[in-house]
Amino acid sequence: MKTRRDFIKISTAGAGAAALGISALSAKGLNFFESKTDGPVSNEDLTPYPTYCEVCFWKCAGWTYVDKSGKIRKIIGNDEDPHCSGRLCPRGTGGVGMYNDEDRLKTPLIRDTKADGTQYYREASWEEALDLMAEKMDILRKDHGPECLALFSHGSGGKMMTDLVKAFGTPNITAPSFAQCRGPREVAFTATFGEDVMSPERTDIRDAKCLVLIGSHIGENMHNGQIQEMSHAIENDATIITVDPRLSTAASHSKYWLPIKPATDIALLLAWTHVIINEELYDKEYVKKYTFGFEQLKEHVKNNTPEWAYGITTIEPHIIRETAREMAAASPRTLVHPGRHVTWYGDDTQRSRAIAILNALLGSWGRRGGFYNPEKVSLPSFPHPPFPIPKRSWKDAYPPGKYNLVNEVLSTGICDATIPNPDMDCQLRGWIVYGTNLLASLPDQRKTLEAINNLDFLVVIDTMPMDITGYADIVLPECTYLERYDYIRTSPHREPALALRMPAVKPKYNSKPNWWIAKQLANRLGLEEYFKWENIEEVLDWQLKQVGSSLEEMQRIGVKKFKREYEDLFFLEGLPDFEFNTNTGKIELYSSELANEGFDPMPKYTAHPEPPQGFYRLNYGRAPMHTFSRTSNNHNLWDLMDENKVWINPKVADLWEIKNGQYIWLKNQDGVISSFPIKARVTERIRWDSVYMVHGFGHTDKKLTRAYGRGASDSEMVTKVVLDPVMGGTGMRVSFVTFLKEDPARNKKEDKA
Ligand SMILES: Nc1nc2c(c(=O)[nH]1)N[C@H]1C(S)=C(S)[C@@H](COP(=O)(O)OP(=O)(O)OC[C@H]3O[C@@H](n4cnc5c(=O)[nH]c(N)nc54)[C@H](O)[C@@H]3O)O[C@H]1N2
Ligand SMILES: Nc1nc2c(c(=O)[nH]1)N[C@H]1C(S)=C(S)[C@@H](COP(=O)(O)OP(=O)(O)OC[C@H]3O[C@@H](n4cnc5c(=O)[nH]c(N)nc54)[C@H](O)[C@@H]3O)O[C@H]1N2
Ligand code: SF4
Ligand SMILES: [Mo]
Repeated sequence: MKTRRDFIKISTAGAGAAALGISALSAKGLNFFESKTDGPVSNEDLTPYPTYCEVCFWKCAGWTYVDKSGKIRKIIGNDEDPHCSGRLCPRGTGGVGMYNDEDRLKTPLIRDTKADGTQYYREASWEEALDLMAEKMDILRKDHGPECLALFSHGSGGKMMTDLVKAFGTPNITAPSFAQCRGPREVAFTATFGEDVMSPERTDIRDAKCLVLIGSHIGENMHNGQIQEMSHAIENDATIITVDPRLSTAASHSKYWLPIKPATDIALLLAWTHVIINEELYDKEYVKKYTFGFEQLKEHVKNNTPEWAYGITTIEPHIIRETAREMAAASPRTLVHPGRHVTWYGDDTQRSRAIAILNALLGSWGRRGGFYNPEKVSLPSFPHPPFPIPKRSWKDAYPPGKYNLVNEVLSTGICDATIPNPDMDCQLRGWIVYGTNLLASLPDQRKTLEAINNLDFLVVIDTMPMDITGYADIVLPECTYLERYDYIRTSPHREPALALRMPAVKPKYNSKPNWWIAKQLANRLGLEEYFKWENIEEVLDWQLKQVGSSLEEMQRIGVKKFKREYEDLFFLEGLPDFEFNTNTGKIELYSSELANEGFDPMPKYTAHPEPPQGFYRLNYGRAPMHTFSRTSNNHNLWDLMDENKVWINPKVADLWEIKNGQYIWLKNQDGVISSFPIKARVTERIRWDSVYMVHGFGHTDKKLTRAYGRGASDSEMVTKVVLDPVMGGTGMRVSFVTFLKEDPARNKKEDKA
């Protein structure tokens, strides 16, 4: 697409060297990230530096070992860490590939135009790039108000940028991890239990006797602690029930695999609810004491029999009954997992509500083997003046009252508030994008690009020349997590713990850490009083001293555990009196809050459109060795998996005469053709009505010397979304694809001839 902001392919040298570099590494075996040429080295010759991983959002704490020459030799887990119990996943171990990547952004870049009109990036000093960025922010503040700035931020480093833009005066701070990920779940669980699920999830998987996974593909979804706990549960003979149209890794370890017809889960959940109520399998005392709306729910599901659900889900009635009884037999140690990436079909808050309700009937919230009550260490912020109170926000782009139940900012809402609209009070005009590759993570790329083209400026802070970087006016190269301090990790868990990330090595090239960037900008914008410290060590040390630790101690131990303040890990064990943070003070089976907002107070099943003839529903998910689009160029992980494949059922493959391993192109319902071909994986492990691919491949920037053109991008194919009316999440499993066996580019040329 031709846009006002032409996509600029960031030029680089050294591609040949990159190719050689890969072959020097062994992909397999224990030390797969270590250079063979360096030879083995004993721990005595290495210095460990504490860190927490940034390859995904589980943030496992570990140690980076550096040899005497200053080379990183390995990264291992910290035994004290509740997130990882001493073991990192392959991605975390291979995280050093982010540091070593020769394709990294190396110096600030500024968009410029040549005499012939072509746009290009010129290398700039930090001084010049930051002056220009501050100047643009200042003009925006004076001409339109600070609220016209938005920050997209994902990952731990974004917190410093968050401080900066809050001091600047904007509330528009967002990440794709809400409206494209866990948002519906948080809204649904809050409506039901008065509290959300959080990250890491408060799920007591390790003690569960029955674990129900609804599309949660733990094992491919590699969130470390969950996998370890699931293995523990399996060793203890827990019953695993997996509902997935695909035989996922989790499904292959399950007693029951329910290969559900995609988009019909609510029908299954209602039928389970029906069986559990009608056969009186629910936890009667718990339900009586804690819940509100049981009689309404009973009436609501009275016709949702397994026979009714069979016609919708294709799951046989006796299997529905049997699995419901398994769940009840293990109750309250039955965990119906709430999932994480739950923005599927647009009725996701209601599906998550149905999951929450089932957990409530089984009495698992607040009980061992269900959901625990997490605690975190509250680390005070370094003293600063109060942030200004913004006068406007992204919500002004919508009619009053819309998305009342949402307490985070919608990333797609920021796009809506950036595209001019006559009724809107606050049009956003400047974006700072920190650590999120919006072209890969937001659906409907056309809309994202339309928003970008209405901006006065776009600044991208990244470590790599990713798809979003090419649209920036200013590109700021951040150093990787192995080269910097960040704020202390304080995430909640069974036991509260703190984890430190400190640099193991100096920043490569001309890259800088986020805290330095934020402070430099604050100085230029007259916001110095919010950053009244010399360096981040001072901030961390001050914060740690408030809770009886210090930077020096954390540098030695990396992770510090604290005693829980309250002995209430399982707070409903023994059925004590308890008031929930809902309108009724009860667990709301009937949601008064949803009813007040005009939504269905109890979930209903509605049918979703089916793929047209010759098209298949596009499903996507994770691979154990990659994280989204961020790792596909990491040479350690690329060695393990260098492209994605499209899973196709053999019946469909036969029909199309597609062979296993054959490269094909995908074309979606809107005529969008994948930029690159993708290999077919013909397998019985997927239903005939859908296809599946791993997210994060098919990069279009040649600068990514390994990832460019490898596999296809699901993001490119997701041009259609169904918005969740409750919370604005983008249902992204509503696109359909068909297959092209010939190179479409060649076809186009032939058409022209
Ligand atoms: N089509 C499709 N869309 C999806 C998903 C999907 O499966 N399919 N998944 C959804 C989900 S669940 C989520 S949570 C989101 C994730 O969305 P994102 O967080 O946007 O995920 P990534 O694509 O990994 O983009 C991360 C970006 O951060 C950069 N980065 C990595 N480390 C650092 C660092 O230390 N500093 C800085 N400044 N930058 C860094 C990477 O180079 C990359 O550009 O995407 C959502 N969108
Ligand atoms: N290795 C690795 N692990 C990760 C990540 C990563 O990038 N890499 N990202 C992390 C993040 S932020 C998130 S949010 C999670 C996401 O991981 P999860 O929350 O576990 O999964 P989803 O992406 O929602 O779901 C993928 C599964 O849903 C199935 N599915 C598709 N349609 C349907 C349907 O209609 N019904 C049912 N029941 N199932 C369906 C697919 O076949 C697939 O197995 O993973 C996390 N873990
Ligand atoms: S699960 Fe793996 S990638 Fe994610 S933080 Fe832990 S070690 Fe890193
Ligand atoms: Mo996510």
